[in-house]
Amino acid sequence: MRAVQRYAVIGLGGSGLSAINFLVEQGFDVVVTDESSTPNLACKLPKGVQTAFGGIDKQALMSADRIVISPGVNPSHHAIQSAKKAGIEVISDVALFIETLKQTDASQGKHTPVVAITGSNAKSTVTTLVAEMAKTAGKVVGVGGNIGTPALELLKIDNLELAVLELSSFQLEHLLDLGASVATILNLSADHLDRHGDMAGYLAEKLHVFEQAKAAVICVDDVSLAMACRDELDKQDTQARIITTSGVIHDSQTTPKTDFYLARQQGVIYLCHDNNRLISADELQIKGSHNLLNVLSAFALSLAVDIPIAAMVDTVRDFKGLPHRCEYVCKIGNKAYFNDSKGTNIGSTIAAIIGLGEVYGERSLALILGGLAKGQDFSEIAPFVEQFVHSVYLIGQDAPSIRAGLLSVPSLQDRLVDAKTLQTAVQMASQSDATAVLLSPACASFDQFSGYAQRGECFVKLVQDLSC
Ligand code: UMA
Ligand code: ADP
Repeated sequence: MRAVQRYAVIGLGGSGLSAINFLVEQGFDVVVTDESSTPNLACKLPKGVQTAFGGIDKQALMSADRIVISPGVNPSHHAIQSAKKAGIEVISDVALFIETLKQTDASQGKHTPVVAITGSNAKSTVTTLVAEMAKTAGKVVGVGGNIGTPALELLKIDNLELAVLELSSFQLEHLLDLGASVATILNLSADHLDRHGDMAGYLAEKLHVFEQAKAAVICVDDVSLAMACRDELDKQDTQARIITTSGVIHDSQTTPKTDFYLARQQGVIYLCHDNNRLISADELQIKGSHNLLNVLSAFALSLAVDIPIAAMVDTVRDFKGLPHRCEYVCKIGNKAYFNDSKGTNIGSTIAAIIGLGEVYGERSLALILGGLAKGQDFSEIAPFVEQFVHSVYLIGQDAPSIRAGLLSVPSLQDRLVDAKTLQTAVQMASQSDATAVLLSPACASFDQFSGYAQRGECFVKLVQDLSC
């Protein structure tokens, strides 16, 4: 096999630029190609990089020994398929990071543990929690991947002692043996089906997280996901240590069967490990049953990389949650407002509806829903809407298909309002009889916003303007 001298990078976003900077520093020839004819980051390219913009350029790909593909780029593109057929290896920036980390570790006679976290929801929350726990324990931690900082940036951290990676299905699609110290698929619900075709295709990409893993955290509550994880680990034949979690609350009559679990004693819910109560749910600042499971997941992952239990517990006691995730905004009149703009798929929005529905009661919520639906089937959300939602305000491009999905429960007809824009939705929801207004769109935002953060900020501003 000839030595790699020339790389092609597809996509000049954050991860593409980070890969290019890394490769140029290593002395490789680099060409970058992008569908946009004017990628925003073109002005940041280092000297000497060739460009082919305005389409994914087949010639640029064919001229390379190896290709780094950005996560947002769909590999079914004909030019990428041709390059693959010609035997040119296509990898993600995360694969390049792992490969380099292993090489550096080998040359320095050390081992830097990697925590690899994927799932349809809760990735950023759990990734942040694990990283904070490690920091509390005094470790030098790097946090990267889908959470925002491209993985290769972690190589710049001096004396890195732990890498915590949030990995999307897109990033897992082009990995080389990951070999994580501990890996997990936190949960699985429909997302990115427009890219992966169906749930089987989506799960197949997620399962790559277990490649050569030394340990795995498995939540037993979703039986079919847990089984798929175990089957994949069996296939890997790495004798990975398995740590189990469950978000089911046990009372004195039932015996927990998982390593980490929830137990109710004298009316108080405790987060437990083996036979020890670690902390009560009341002491946590993040609320909702989904967040209790998130904390258990973070405990289990941290245990696998030897973070002391005391550091874990101190961290979760202080953790206030991340912005745009079921974040309380304010109360105006009798109505509370919540920004869950990061609720970008059905699974996360169901968690938000149940979480707030349990607090505010049946038919209590004004729900703002819509944007780009990514091929999801909205009939799945309809029973939860029927139980907890007073009125739904539909916004964005895919409002018609979302309406059609919700009408699998015909009685919802009278509760659906076509608001079209976020501004109209907030205005109308503020005048409704609901007790809480929840922006949890279950959709991507790119039809009307630059991303979930801008959508959430816009919501907060519109809500604040209501009180003026
Ligand atoms: N581009 C093409 N063709 C395409 C798609 C994109 O040429 O088909 C070009 C665009 O013109 C643009 C560049 O590629 O110039 C953008 O690349 P990108 O979409 O891969 O985005 P990055 O800026 O590199 O950000 C990526 C992740 N984006 C996606 O997966 C879509 C970021 O996750 C991640 O934080 C970042 O790498 C650092 O690792 C964001 C995301 O939306 C948050 N993730 C999805 C999610 O969470 O649901 C998976
Ligand atoms: P991700 O990085 O996977 O998108 P986040 O932590 O950013 O995950 O949360 C995304 C959305 O999922 C938010 O709306 C949040 O309230 C919701 N969420 C958090 N934990 C869970 C969970 N365990 N199950 C379902 N939804 C969740």
